[in-house]
Amino acid sequence: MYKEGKQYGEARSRCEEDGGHLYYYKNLATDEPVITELLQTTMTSSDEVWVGADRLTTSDYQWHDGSSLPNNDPIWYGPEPTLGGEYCVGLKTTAMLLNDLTCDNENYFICQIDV
Ligand SMILES: [Ca+2]
Repeated sequence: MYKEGKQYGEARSRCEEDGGHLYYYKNLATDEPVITELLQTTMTSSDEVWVGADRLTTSDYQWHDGSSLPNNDPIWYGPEPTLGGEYCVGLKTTAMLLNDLTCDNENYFICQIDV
C-alpha cells in the first residue's frame, strides 16, 4: 500500500519496479477482507485507490493480466463505470467496490506481489 498520491501510469510503474502489479481486486469474497484489513492497518483515509485495470489500450476494461472486467460486473459501485473520459480503475474504499476515474487523478495505490 503506497500512501502517496500518484497518477495511474506512475502508480502502475512503481508496482512493476517492485516486481508486482497494481492489485487485482476481482473477487469480493476473497479480496474485500484482505484489503479492508490492509486499509485499517495503514490507516489510509484516501477515498479511492488505484487497482490494476484500465481501458487505455482496449475497448473494454481489462485487468493487466489480460482478464476482462465486464461493465456489468457486480464489483462495480452503483452506476459505475461511468466511462466517458474515465479510463482507469480505482477502488472506492467507502464502498469497497470499483469506480472508473480519470487517469490523471492522484490517488494512493495498492501493489500486489505474487509469490
Ligand atoms: Ca466513474
